[in-house]
Amino acid sequence: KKYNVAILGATGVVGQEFLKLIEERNFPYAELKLLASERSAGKKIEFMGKTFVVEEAVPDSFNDVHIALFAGGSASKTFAPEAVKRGAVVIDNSSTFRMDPNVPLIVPEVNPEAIRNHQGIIANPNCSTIIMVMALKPIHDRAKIKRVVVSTYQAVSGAGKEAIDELTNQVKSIGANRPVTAKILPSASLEKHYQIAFNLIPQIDKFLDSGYTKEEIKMVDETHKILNDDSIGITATTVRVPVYRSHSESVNIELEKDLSIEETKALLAEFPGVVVQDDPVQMEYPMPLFVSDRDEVFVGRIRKDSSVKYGLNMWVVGDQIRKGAALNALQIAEYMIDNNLV
Ligand code: 11C
Repeated sequence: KKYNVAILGATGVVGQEFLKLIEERNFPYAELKLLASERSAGKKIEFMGKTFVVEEAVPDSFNDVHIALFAGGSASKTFAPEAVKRGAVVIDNSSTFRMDPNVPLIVPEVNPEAIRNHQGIIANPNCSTIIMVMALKPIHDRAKIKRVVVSTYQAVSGAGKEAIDELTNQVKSIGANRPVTAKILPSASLEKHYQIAFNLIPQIDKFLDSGYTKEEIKMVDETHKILNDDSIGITATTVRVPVYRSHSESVNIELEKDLSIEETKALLAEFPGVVVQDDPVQMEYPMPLFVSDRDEVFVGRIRKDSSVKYGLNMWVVGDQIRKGAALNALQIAEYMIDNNLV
């Protein structure tokens, strides 16, 4: 069986990755509709030997669509209910519906069973959350995690195409001794911007009154929902780094029970979608440059944290455009197809 698929936000970084993965995974589509805002409407995209013209998204764009893949952003709020009304299943990469109790928040390797409760919309978690929970899940199931302290090193592509261009242009300017301009990071919508080239910015998204950023709170709330366990203490510091692609995370965990390093490695290695890359003798550990364009989440630097009774440290790296966004969403769609849920 084949499905009519629409991609909302087809011209952005995640939208383009959807196309790449649909081809790579031989996703069973019948009709494919590429949708975007008015600004991108009319653009031509070559895909699998055909020319597609990007259409402006309107509510009726979702007539006869079985699966609607939403790349993210504010358009989701308007169009998700419209698509559902017209009978589509929406897999939404924006943060709009993630914490809605009627919307499953899914990482297929971690909590696929929750998909069955959907009412038309299924939310794709934030990229940093997806990458972290892939490494937490097998450990939590075996030794129950009490507390997580995570610091992220997030690539500029998480903030979209303009942020990628900004890093390139800044590096070029510095190389040519020209003045550096910053207009996008930490976030285009904010009033102040900082250079990312040869710098780090400890702010991703807006600040909340608590002093945390929204990105940091997403990692806390979404992890609780996906692991279906609010008892885990989680605290996050999220940082933008001058890397093009793939987010890295330093994850410190406190457990209820002892778990040896060997067992931790075995649990992670057996977990689908995780690769253990950890050999200090050979200087083997995950790095964003080499994890980019890979489907799996890579874990290394696994070691005991002896400052607490049962503690572990690990270094987790994942391509946040793939597993952190487009791939995870497509895996949700594939799971639904395989289980007759579409
Ligand atoms: C970043 N994690 O790297 C963000 C982008 O809630 O889907 C994704 C925001 C989200 O900037």
